[in-house]
Amino acid sequence: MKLAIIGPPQSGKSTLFSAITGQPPDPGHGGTERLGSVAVPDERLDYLFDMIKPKKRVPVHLEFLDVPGTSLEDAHGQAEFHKAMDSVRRCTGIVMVVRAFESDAVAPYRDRIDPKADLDELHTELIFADLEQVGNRIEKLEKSTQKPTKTRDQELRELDMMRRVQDTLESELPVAKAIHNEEERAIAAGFGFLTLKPVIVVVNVGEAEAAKPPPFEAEHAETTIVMAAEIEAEISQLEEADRTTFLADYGLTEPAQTRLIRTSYEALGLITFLTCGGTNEARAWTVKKGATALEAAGKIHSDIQRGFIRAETVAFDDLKANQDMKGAKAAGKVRLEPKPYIVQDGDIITFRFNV
Ligand SMILES: Nc1nc2c(ncn2[C@@H]2O[C@H](COP(=O)(O)OP(=O)(O)OP(=O)(O)O)[C@@H](O)[C@H]2O)c(=O)[nH]1
Ligand SMILES: [Mg+2]
Repeated sequence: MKLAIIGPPQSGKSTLFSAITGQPPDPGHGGTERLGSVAVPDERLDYLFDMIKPKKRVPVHLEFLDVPGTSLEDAHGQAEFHKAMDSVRRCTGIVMVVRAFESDAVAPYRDRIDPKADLDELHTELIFADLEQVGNRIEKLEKSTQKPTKTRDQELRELDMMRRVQDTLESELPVAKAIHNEEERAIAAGFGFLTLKPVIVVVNVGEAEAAKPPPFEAEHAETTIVMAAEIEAEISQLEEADRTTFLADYGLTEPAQTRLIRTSYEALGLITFLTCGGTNEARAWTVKKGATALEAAGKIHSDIQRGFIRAETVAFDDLKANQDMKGAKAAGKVRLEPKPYIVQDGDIITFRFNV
């Protein structure tokens, strides 16, 4: 799972990237993308690991892509932006970083510090990028549907949908508004439409605002959060034991990394389930909220899905309250769930299967 960090030039994207990945700021890196992987902190996984003492502890990893900003003031910058969107299309979600901090050392983009205006501009540009893509696709489909091929019916359906997508974008609305069902969602997702992706807005504020609520709720975003990227980046470089104290100085209880990961999970609609495969490993997995036990099994291995018998499931809190698996079983807290069972966040599952 990958999230792209985008925003106007000098809004603090790379600073935020440093804060969440712990990678030191790399001044030589200005104009190119940078990819960082973050292990998702999870106390439940820690507990399982301590309980079973397996060989390995395997957390979920989220990847963040730091995309350099381009000015959208002229056609050249816009073209650069569209080019940069190629890799953003392959990401699951978007983190938009906009500047709200005052600083004489950093020249403001477009001579203004106006995070809302920056977001509007970005949204409009994402719409243009999607329009370009849908336009190309429509052109292709209009040609190919002239010929009596086997796939013609399917292509005609897609053409119909793409025209609807185009109309929607032309009314400055995101692609999501044109999507009517799961089949269409899958087609659109395959094209990597930008305005179909969940968006998390990070308002990069000065340190005095670090713990304040967001100054506004962004339109066209799942969530808006506030972060003081610069101090967060500095704190991420400290010894772990010192971080809490420094965060508390700014009124914060959690580092940027934890907050952004949790927010991303919510925005992407994800939950975690855990497995402990004997003495081998304790491991965390993600599924979409609402996923069934059968779908969760498929995450691990297609064999487990194919040969699914039951999901032996215990809620994390029930496990903890009874110390260990033996205790949870004795207390009747371990359930044998069938295929359609809806997986809950923090479920610990042992799949019984037969192939
Ligand atoms: N005062 C202050 N300065 C910041 C903050 N965040 C970033 N900066 C400074 O702003 C400048 C730009 O930060 P970057 O993180 O490189 O911005 P960017 O969005 O990655 O910039 P581009 O990649 O060029 O688009 C740097 O000099 C940072 O030190 C902040 O929260 N407060
Ligand atoms: Mg940068």
